[in-house]
Amino acid sequence: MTTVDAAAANSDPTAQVDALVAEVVPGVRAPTVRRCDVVVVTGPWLAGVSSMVSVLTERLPRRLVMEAAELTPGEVPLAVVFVVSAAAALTESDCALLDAVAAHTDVVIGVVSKIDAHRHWRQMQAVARQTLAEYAPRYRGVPWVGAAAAPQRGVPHVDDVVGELVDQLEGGDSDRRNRLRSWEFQLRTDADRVDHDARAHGRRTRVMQLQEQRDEVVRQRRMSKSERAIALRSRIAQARVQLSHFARKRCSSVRSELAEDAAGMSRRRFAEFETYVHDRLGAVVAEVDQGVTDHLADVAQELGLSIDPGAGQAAPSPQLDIGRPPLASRRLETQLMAVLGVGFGLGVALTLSRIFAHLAPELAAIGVAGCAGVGVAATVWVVRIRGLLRDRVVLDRWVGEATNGVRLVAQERVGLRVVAAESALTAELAGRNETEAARAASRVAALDRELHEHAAATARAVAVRERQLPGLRLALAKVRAELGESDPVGAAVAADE
Ligand SMILES: Nc1nc2c(ncn2[C@@H]2O[C@H](COP(=O)(O)OP(=O)(O)O)[C@@H](O)[C@H]2O)c(=O)[nH]1
Ligand SMILES: [Mg+2]
Repeated sequence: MTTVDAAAANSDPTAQVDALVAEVVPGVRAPTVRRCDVVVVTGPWLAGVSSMVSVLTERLPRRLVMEAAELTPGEVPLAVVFVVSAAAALTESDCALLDAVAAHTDVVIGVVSKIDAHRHWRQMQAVARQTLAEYAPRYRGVPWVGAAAAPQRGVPHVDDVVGELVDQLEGGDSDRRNRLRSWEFQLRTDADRVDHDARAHGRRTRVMQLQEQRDEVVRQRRMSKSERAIALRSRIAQARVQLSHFARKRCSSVRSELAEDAAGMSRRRFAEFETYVHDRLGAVVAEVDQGVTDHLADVAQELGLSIDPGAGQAAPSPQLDIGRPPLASRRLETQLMAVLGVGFGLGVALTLSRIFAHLAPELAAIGVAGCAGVGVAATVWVVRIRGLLRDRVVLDRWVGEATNGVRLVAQERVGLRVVAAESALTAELAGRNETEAARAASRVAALDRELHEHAAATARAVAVRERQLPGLRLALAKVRAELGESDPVGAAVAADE
């Protein structure tokens, strides 16, 4: 520092205060506000602020007087005139208003206005003084005066305000006090911020939220995986039971229908019946196949999967080989039947001829011929009926065997298709599980990243606090001591140092 600078510093109270703080804690951030040569008037709504501004402007032509709102951000006044009405008691929110305007200004003058209209203004002033002092210790020394800037009658009375302002601004060490106050505010704000950052209340809530989200993602993932596997297993088992029951039922109902048909079949329609049986059994197999397709599609949909419901049907329907009814191979039996039939016919013919011989001997020749004819007819009839009945039995047996075969085929088909569907669904489920696992993992990773960032930020903030807070507190204690205020926290820190 040159001699000229040193001299300037000695004479400039602001520089003196800055040097004082720098001496206690070098490198601490100085207040950046711009001190304007302005007196600011503030106060609650309708307290008489505007009236006070206009009167003071007249009475103090060498000073700029304005309302707080007219200052631009970053500008701070030389002095603050706090106007409260004698008509209303001072409230805490009014005090907060003053606090905002006078954060960097130590020169504060309390004014109770409208004293011309309120005779008990002194009581209101005492109350205002007490309320403000209780609001913050710094306001304990604020001088209070009464004024009437716009009285209903007579001339304005603001002499005490003007006198107090002149005293404070010209007589005292207002520049020094204002700078100290500015420092006090700045140091307090910085200390609070550094401490607040390190305590990180907001961050702690967020970290808790993140941890809860993370746990939830992991839990959901585990649950949905096992739940889906269990659901798939049980639905497939159900499908297997239901579908083979369906196949069995279809076959047995077709079998009883066909048996009924066979029982009333005439020999002429045998060939037709054979084709009919083929068609019916083919239709049953197709029906069962369709049932399986539909059922498996339902299962897939229920599980939220999308296998091709026709999967497994791609295998062509099995060729039904139910053979033909063994109607032809009956030579021996026919021979036997012919012999028996002939015997029976002969018996009938002989019996009839005996009867006719007794009844009308003269018609013996015709009787013999007739009896022979009846005997032959009886023989033919017996042989035919016996043949038809036997064929029906054969047909019925054939139908039974054919439906049995078809039942086995249908059941086997159900089994194969369910197995195929199960493996397709399981594969798809595994794929889906994998996709979900990947998604969950990336979500968890993102949460972990954020958690890590928070942890790092908290650690940084704690380090900043450890580095900066003692110095800030020390400087604050010094500034407060200069302002004549006690500072328990700062004093303790200062004692420790
Ligand atoms: N009787 C009386 N009325 C006043 C006085 N000062 C202001 N008023 C009245 O109080 C009301 C509000 O005044 P104003 O200066 O606009 O207050 P502001 O809202 O705080 O700016 C107006 O009706 C003024 O006439 C005063 O000293 N005596
Ligand atoms: Mg106004």
